[in-house]
Amino acid sequence: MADLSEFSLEGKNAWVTGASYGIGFNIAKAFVKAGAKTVVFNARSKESLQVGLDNYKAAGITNVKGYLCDVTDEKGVKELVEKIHQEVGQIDILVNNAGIIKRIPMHEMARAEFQEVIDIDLVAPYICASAVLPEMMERREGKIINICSMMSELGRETVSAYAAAKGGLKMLTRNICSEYGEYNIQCNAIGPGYIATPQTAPLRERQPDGSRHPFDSFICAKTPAGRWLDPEELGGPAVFLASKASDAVNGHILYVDGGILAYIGKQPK
Ligand code: NAP
Ligand code: GCO
Repeated sequence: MADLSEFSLEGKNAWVTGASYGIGFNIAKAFVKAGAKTVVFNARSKESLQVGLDNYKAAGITNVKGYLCDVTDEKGVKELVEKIHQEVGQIDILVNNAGIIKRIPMHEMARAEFQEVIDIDLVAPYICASAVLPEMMERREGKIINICSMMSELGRETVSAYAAAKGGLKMLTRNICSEYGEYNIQCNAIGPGYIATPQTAPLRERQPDGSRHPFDSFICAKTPAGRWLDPEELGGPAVFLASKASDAVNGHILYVDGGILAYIGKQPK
């Protein structure tokens, strides 16, 4: 019988990037419930930072610190990590959550648009992980969790840059595992399925005639439970990968997709 205390994050500091709302916010909330000492989040705008601070306050979370930082800004990230070390302490857990998607047919996508997705969804996790690794290596302990996607395994129309980034993030996860496992640092990923957050809101919008968005119906047919997942449902898997309970798990992509990857899809009526 596993000792449940191994799932505790008691005394741990966690930095969840881009966690003002959505999946990151719910992961940070779950970390607090699991006993984290302090959760840190960053936002790339004052507006988003304030939204985050308001959301944590509304959730009754006081052991949280928010900072203004764009995860693609290498100098800014290094300065942020120094500031966290000074104001909060060691970073025990990093969650590379910040991410964007652009849904544009590839042949119509400008290079700058493609590059922006790659920079935020793939280069930034490298920047943030590289910034926290030296201190984790010194302490010979650390947890890095990258937020991958169904598009780490599957493609679909209009998301070429996103799929390329998330596919790359899967391999970056495995390479950090390979390169830093000897320092007792575990790097794993969560691959969420289709989660009801602002990022997927356009795919769930009611049509002008009041009918469901075709993609909404499509995803529910592709998910065994026949529903979109709630961002809160990522909290438990994230706590597991952030805790001692997963010390022997490394380089793993934990798909929290309700079974999408296992299912051919419901036959249309
Ligand atoms: P979301 O609602 O769009 O939230 C993304 C967050 O990342 C926002 O707070 C955003 O800040 C922040 N962000 C974006 N670029 C940033 C940057 N350069 N620097 C700092 N923060 C930045 O997305 P979500 O649905 O919660 O998704 C979170 C992560 O899960 C993403 O990596 C996404 O690819 C991944 N994911 C989502 C789903 C899903 O179905 N929702 C499924 C699989 C994977 P702003 O407010 O400034 O935009
Ligand atoms: C899309 C969606 C997906 C989800 C997620 C699936 O347009 O297909 O936005 O990409 O965000 O990544 O796991």
